[in-house]
Amino acid sequence: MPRNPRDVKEELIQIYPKKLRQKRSEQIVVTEHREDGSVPEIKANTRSSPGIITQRGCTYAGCKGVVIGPSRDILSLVHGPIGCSFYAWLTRRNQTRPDSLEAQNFINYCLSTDMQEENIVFGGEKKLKVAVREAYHLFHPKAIAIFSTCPVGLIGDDVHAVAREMKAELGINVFGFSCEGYRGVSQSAGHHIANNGLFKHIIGLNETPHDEKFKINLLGEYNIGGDGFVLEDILSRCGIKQISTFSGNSTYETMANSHTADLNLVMCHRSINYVAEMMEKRFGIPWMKVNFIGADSTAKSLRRLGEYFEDDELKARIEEVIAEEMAKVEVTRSVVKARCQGKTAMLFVGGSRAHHYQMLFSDIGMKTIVAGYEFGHRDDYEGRKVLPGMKVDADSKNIEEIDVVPDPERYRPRRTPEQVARLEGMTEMEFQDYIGMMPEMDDETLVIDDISHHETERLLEIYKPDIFCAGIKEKYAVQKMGIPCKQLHSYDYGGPYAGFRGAINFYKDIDRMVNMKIWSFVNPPWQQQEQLQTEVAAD
Ligand code: CFM
Repeated sequence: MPRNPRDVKEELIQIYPKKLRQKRSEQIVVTEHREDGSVPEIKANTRSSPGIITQRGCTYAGCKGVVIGPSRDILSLVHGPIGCSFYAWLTRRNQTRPDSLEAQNFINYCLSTDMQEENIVFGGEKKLKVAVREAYHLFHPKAIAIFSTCPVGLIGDDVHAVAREMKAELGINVFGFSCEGYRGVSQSAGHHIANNGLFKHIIGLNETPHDEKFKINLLGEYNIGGDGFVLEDILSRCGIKQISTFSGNSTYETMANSHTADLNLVMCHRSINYVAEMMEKRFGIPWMKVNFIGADSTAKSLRRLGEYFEDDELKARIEEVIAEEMAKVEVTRSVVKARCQGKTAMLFVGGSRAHHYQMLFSDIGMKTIVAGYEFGHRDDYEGRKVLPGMKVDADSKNIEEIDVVPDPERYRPRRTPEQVARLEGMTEMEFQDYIGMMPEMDDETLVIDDISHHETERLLEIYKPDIFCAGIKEKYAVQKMGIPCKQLHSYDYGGPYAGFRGAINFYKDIDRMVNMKIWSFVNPPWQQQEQLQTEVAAD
């Protein structure tokens, strides 16, 4: 019998002390679609409570690891102790493909100032300058990005002043990020800080013109497991010029040149919506939310692109690509769907995938029974329409909001007001909008923000889903309970999962996992213990 989600919610939080129980009860909601089109309010993007095990990462992770790191020829230099610098290296599966063997690619390097106690006491700026010079002489990059870890903010090193000095001395672009781990409540703050840096120090610096008819940027696509490669292939077959990607498989120059595009497509709203907004204000480039996760979603997103450019030849080419790819998708989908139909999934990832991957599961007849983000904001759950009513708390105020005005020479609206009105009249063609996770979920489904490990274990015991999707920190704890865990951050060793080809890969991988007999043989030690105790008691 399916349990009433309200009872499950009570059961998850009953162990907590009163204050925490109250807080968690606002962060766990049961979905419903109300008559006025709204969904219930969820508390999100607030501090994790001490004592609970959260899935979240830090602000430095969001800035360096997520947004800037995937770009291959910006030299990333971590100012901090060597432990933080472990994450300066490829801990995320963002792939890149330099044009030649000689082309600059620093993704495999890990550069750190390796702060010691002495630097904490007397300051680390001198050491940072030495490190920037050394990095420059070793690699001759076009740009060096400096990332601050927690101690840097605590001792007050001014990375921005150092960056300015080094920029003048070396004649290359050097910029710093105040992305200390504690700067925000999660990695989400790091995304915002990185977006601000991209906008202030890179975007708009390269004026190379392009004569192609359909020019776009793809924002919030980080080429995990090669997703970005699949999308580049689809877009180029449709005849669309991708000026830049933020930031999977990207270079400094492509991002500097991104203001020459005529449309920004936003894949991951959470991590990059700030750049999309700022580019619209300064350069007049509209942005549109897309989703290339799931075969049907990919087709829908491509068609919207055709509508935006209002070009019949483009639309015809898009239809050809969709038809060709869908034929292949259907072959696998029908087989896998027959084997997976009716099975259940839970998704707890980041600030975007816990929504997008629900489409891939529904493609093969699987149902998402509980989902949540690690660090999404209310708009990622409820849709951007709630933004005007959202309170800005002290933690968010901590992060700079750049005041953007139209560029006196380069602001150029890409569509006339009439065109925008016509497009917005079409279904699902809104600009500057994201509908969020909850409106696309069934009623009476549990949505949980910043899930704790205790809640994870209880949910698994209560619902026994066929698959649980999360990250490496959760994976083996979940699997010891006899439930397969798919990593939706790194894709385990698999992928790509984006676009049509990616969907086929995903269907096959999920089929293998949920239909594998081995899970029914897992008998964890504590269950054996219980069994033993019962047997002893019976004697
Ligand atoms: Fe965006 Fe991402 Fe995600 Fe994200 Fe991330 Fe990631 Fe993620 Mo891991 S940018 S919010 S900070 S889609 S690294 S590629 S998988 S938590 S859901």
